[in-house]
Amino acid sequence: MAVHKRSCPLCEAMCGLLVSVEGGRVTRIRGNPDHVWSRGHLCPKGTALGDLHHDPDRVRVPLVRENGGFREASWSEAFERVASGIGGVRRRHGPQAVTAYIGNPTAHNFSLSRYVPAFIAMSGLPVVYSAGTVDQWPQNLVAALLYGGMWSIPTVDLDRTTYLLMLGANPHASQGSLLAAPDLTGRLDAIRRRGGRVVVVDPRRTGTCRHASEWIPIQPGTDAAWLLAIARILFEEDRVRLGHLEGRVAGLSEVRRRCAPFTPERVAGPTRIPAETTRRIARELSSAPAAAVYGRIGICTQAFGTLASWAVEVLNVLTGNLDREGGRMWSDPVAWSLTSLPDPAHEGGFPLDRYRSRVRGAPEVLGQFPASCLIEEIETPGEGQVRALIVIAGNPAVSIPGADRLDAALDQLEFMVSVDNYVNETSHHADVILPGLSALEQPHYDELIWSWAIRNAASYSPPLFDPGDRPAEWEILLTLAAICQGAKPGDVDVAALDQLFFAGLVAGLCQMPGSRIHGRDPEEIVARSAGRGPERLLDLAIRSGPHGDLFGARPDGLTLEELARHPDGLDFGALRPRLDEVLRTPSGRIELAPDPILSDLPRLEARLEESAPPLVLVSRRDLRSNNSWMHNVPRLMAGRGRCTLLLHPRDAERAGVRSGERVRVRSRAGVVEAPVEITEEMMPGVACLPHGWGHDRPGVRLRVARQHPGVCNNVLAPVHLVDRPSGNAVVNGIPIEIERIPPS
Ligand SMILES: Nc1nc2c(c(=O)[nH]1)N[C@H]1C(S)=C(S)[C@@H](COP(=O)(O)OP(=O)(O)OC[C@H]3O[C@@H](n4cnc5c(=O)[nH]c(N)nc54)[C@H](O)[C@@H]3O)O[C@H]1N2
Ligand SMILES: Nc1nc2c(c(=O)[nH]1)N[C@H]1C(S)=C(S)[C@@H](COP(=O)(O)OP(=O)(O)OC[C@H]3O[C@@H](n4cnc5c(=O)[nH]c(N)nc54)[C@H](O)[C@@H]3O)O[C@H]1N2
Ligand code: SF4
Ligand SMILES: [Mo]
Repeated sequence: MAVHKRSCPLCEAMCGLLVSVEGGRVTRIRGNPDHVWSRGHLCPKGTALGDLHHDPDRVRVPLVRENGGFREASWSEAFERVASGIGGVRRRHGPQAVTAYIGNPTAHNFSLSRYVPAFIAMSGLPVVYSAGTVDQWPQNLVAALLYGGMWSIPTVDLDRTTYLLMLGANPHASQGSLLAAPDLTGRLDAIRRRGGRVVVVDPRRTGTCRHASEWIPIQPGTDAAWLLAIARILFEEDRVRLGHLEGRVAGLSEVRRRCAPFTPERVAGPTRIPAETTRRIARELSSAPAAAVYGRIGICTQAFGTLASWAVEVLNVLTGNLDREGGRMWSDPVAWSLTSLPDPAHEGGFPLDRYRSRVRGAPEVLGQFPASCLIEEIETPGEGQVRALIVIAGNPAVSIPGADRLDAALDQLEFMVSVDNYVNETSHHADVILPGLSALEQPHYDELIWSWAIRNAASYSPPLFDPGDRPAEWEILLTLAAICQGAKPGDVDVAALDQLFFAGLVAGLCQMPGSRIHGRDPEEIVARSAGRGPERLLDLAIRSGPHGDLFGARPDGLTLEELARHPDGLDFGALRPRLDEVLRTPSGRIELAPDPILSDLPRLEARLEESAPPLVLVSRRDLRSNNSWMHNVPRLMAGRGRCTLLLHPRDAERAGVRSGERVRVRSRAGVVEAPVEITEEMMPGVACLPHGWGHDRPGVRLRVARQHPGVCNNVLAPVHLVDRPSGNAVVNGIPIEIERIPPS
């Protein structure tokens, strides 16, 4: 038996694992107690990496559509099919008839995180859609406008804070998001043990609340109003202390003026948070030695996602807690991420609404339309109609609003290809499925996630199983990019394209003021770089990073080769202030009051005058799921069904329904049926369904998941409902009605 050390790629906790292998099979997975970053932490998903690798339903060879089903094909045949499919659509309808949807595993996969950007740049596709607009787009927009970088989202200095105000996040299940920290709930306990406080604001008393000092229930979609009331109190009670940010913030008086209408008394009704609680939290927050306000998906995927995300940053600035120990800080990754490179196109800021979507007229935001636009762009005839779709590691037929409509629309496409490891709700519509490698067949180093790590550390994992001659996903993507440009698959020279991408990046870095290899000879850097693909990029990012060897200029500095000699990882210490390095706004100051955000305030004020619907729906995650795609692992599916509608006893009584009975859940977008679980963990007037379910559609080849199909909550999310400034989907706070289904 051999025990391999590697990092888990499944979530932001990036746990170090001990993987036992016997006779080519994974027999056991434990946390690695010696790992410098995670110290033995792991969750049930991490123990399932072997099950994913050995899953008989996992696709290992390309599949091509034939007679309504799939048959296995060689890679060259599969790429030929893609070339004739995409080429045909381009010839018949023009380049704008081809588009792509990029899914969440892109952020976690060794190849994809580095080569999806290359694919987008090299394919020449005019528009791509992504899971980003069903997720964190408001935070991208806020970071772009306030700090000058769409990925310059600060993390939480969790181990040194004394006060954490957390909204719309449930790390008990998610293990942290845009906040990378192993054993996050243990770290919340530690805050309380050191005499600090953790306050959770959520319509549901989640598992995280067991690790908090206090739970404050809030009416979904009203966080922005509540946070602005806190800001107002800070101004009114003379509690604004910019501290070290003094002189670096623009727009302060504008913020003061614009939060004036949000008195704690006025927001008390809509938020359902008493004014005295709001006042107390404002005072606690401003008097804590080091505090952090942090919000995640619950404040993004809601009607006021941008305003709420903005108000979070406003409070961190007003209390002087941005870029300060124990507050919100920017990590300084050992290997920088492609997303952190300054984009010369944005030196003058981020212009918005540069073009609009064809059917809905949705403005682009940071280069994207709302993911749900894809549905109508496929459905609606006319010049520019989408006829070919490339899906990369995404399952939009489950994960975007109007999932059922997309499910139907995908059949209208003339051609579709999925880069995916499963025949699932989305990929079963494809003409060709190109499978990636399993997590254990490829190296791993998180490209993006270290940007939100609570310490500056690093951990590299070599591949554990040999993939044989199957291509890695970066090779698949470069081939697809060339095919999109009209290349014949047989003529595609992946190594040459990779060289082009790499050399271009190196040349850019050598010219970029602020880069650690600024002024160096690009040819020398390329010549000194070994390997290819994502490893070579990783080596470049490490060597030109804060601890790197700078290609000889700092001889005892770090390289990938050196990092690989430390299978328990390397730790470079706690976070340090970085505002000067990160801030890239044209004014050189934190732009606290950008127009595109403030112009949405009248809509929020109007919301204060509306009464809440009797019952609204929110989403949830649970520890043993990973969005839509880990329900095929038997060990994660044991126990009772998890796709239930959580209801407060009062709402259950009103509907005349008992626990375990089934209800019809209806919104203006659609209807689903689900069993009810009655629980006081919901606040009255709010119901909750998990996201990522609904595996019983015809064509889905997930034997285990099909036995526990659940229902897709995005059938209930109205397609056109978006947060206005960012275009992000609204999947929380949806008005619903429920009706008991009599047992038959
Ligand atoms: N109602 C509601 N909707 C939501 C959310 C919610 O909370 N509520 N959450 C939103 C959020 S935060 C997100 S991120 C999105 C997710 O939306 P998506 O990214 O569209 O969906 P996933 O379920 O993450 O699908 C991942 C797909 O990638 C495949 N896959 C897994 N690993 C790999 C790999 O290594 N390589 C390749 N090529 N494929 C792989 C899986 O088989 C699956 O098909 O959903 C969003 N939708
Ligand atoms: N086990 C597991 N881990 C995951 C995932 C998974 O599917 N399973 N998905 C990963 C992904 S892609 C992401 S983006 C992250 C997300 O990570 P988190 O943001 O921590 O996600 P959730 O666990 O969905 O927690 C969101 C919380 O928001 C609350 N909420 C809903 N509406 C509102 C509102 O209007 N206001 C407030 N204040 N709260 C509201 C919900 O009740 C819920 O408790 O998790 C990642 N980690
Ligand atoms: S917490 Fe995240 S990184 Fe750690 S084992 Fe679980 S899924 Fe993997
Ligand atoms: Mo996400």
